[in-house]
Amino acid sequence: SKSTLSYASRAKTHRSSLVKKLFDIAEVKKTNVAVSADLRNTKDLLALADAIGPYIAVFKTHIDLVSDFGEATVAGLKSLSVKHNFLFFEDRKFVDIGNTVQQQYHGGALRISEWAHIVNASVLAGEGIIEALVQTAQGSDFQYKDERALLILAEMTTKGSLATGAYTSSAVEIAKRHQGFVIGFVATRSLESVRTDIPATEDEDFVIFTAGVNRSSKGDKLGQQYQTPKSAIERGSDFIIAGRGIYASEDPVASVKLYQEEGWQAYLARIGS
Ligand code: 5IU
Repeated sequence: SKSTLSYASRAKTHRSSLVKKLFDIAEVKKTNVAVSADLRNTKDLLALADAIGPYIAVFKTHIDLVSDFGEATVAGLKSLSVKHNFLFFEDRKFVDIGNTVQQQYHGGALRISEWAHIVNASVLAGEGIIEALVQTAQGSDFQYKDERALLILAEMTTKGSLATGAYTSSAVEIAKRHQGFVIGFVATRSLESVRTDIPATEDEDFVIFTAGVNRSSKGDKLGQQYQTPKSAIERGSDFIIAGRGIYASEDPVASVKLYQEEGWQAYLARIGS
């Protein structure tokens, strides 16, 4: 795998212009933190993005949690992503039939394709869901070509997750067939095996995002399981996703800086510099 190479060197050879941008952001800002901003109104969401924007590479949303979602949400988020240089990842976890996910992605109440650089999908319904999303994102009337990407859910962090073994291997196989729009995975516990499945050929360089990252907690009462930023990066993760560990802490700015520092040091150690 390419996990021992720097973001800068991977940016040089990567086929996806969005991944190049993502790696550039990581290098320029010295951060591999993706904050999971699971907030419930536009004001709080924008305030968090503005406060921690300088320290993150990616701002991950569950936009359907935002009770007053509208034009002001989208406009506010877009201007903050320019101001602070980060990308949006809408954690929508598409899982339906192709015809439905195309409409959930493009248009609808949330207009996800208009603002989310990265989205994710489960392959529970089979490869067709990925083909459907590729078709929309590469359609001739799609305005954001080359600025949009998809992560496949290879694993989940929750206790008893069924996304393991053959399911995870199939997710990797499907991703290999759709490189370009598919840029990588959300993966967690057996990152090593996901990495092993991915040959380090010149044109294959998947990006791995890891949820369930928290510096001070082992989990929650609903089955969430955490590891530290250091452990995730050591195991091959490229971007660490942290939610409550940052936004629910007493001082989110102080907190995000700790995640940034720990994640970046672990990355430097991994690439041997
Ligand atoms: N998330 C997970 N685990 C997963 C996937 C996504 O926790 O396997 I895929 C999301 C859910 C939540 C965030 O939005 O990442 C984690 O939030 P906390 O850091 O607050 O647990």
